[in-house]
Amino acid sequence: MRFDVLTLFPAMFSALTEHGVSGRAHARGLWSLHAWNPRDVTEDVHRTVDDRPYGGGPGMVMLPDPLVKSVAAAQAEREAAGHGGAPVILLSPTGRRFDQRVAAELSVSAGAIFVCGRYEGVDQRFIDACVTDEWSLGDFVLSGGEIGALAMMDAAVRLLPGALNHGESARQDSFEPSLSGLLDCPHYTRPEVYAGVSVPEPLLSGHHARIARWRRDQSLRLTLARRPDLIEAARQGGLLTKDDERVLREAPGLGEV
Ligand code: 9WO
Repeated sequence: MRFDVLTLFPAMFSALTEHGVSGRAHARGLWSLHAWNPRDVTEDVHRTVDDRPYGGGPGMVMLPDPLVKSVAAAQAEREAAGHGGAPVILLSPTGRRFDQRVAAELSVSAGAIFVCGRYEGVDQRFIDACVTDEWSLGDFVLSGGEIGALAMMDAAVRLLPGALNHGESARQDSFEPSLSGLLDCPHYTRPEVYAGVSVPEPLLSGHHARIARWRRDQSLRLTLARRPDLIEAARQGGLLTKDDERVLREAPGLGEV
């Protein structure tokens, strides 16, 4: 898998290539990252990548031409490397909401070209001409698209075959929200009593069925309290058993765990 990123701050991407699960997968050759700095394709003495907005107002807007040229360069290199036809993704609060389903689809693709805007935004003519998909992490504003691109790539890369070690991949099934449809249960490790608080008894019982039931109950109660929309979706998707429904009926009210 190959990712190309248009960014004024290429150093930010070492967060992914040099650390943790994504760093190890990168070292194993499971994915690669190629950064393109729009400043590098400018030809004026100031290497200008932004200008004042037509119509007035605060801040600056990214010029279309350095972005168009950078996308073209990335696409040409991808074609030559056999990774052509990738989507050109803009990270923006106006995009569709990114989720685990999109991450899973991205992880089985050849990759993507991410466009990371800065300043007040990007000239709309670049978006209309080059961008194929717009994704948002949520309803908030960042100072640039880089952290959004990092989040999307991290979510996809950890799903690549061979990215997780055996102990870690077991966890994937229970965590993957698109599979279970529920929030994760609480976790405990040593010591058995910490600050006077004991690990819940079922986890110490050694009975696999009891442990699984306790974890399922915790997930159901937490999901009902924090994300009742996910409970309704799981119900509609036929993912809840009679036992699950009983736990939900006996659970504390909305907002409580
Ligand atoms: C910012 C913005 C604010 C309100 C409505 C629409 C908007 N679009 C953008 C935008 O595209 N901004 C560019 C990228 C340039 C400024 C920094 N950018 C950005 C991306 N800020 N916040 C995001 C972002 C990305 C993904 N998920 C949440 C926010």
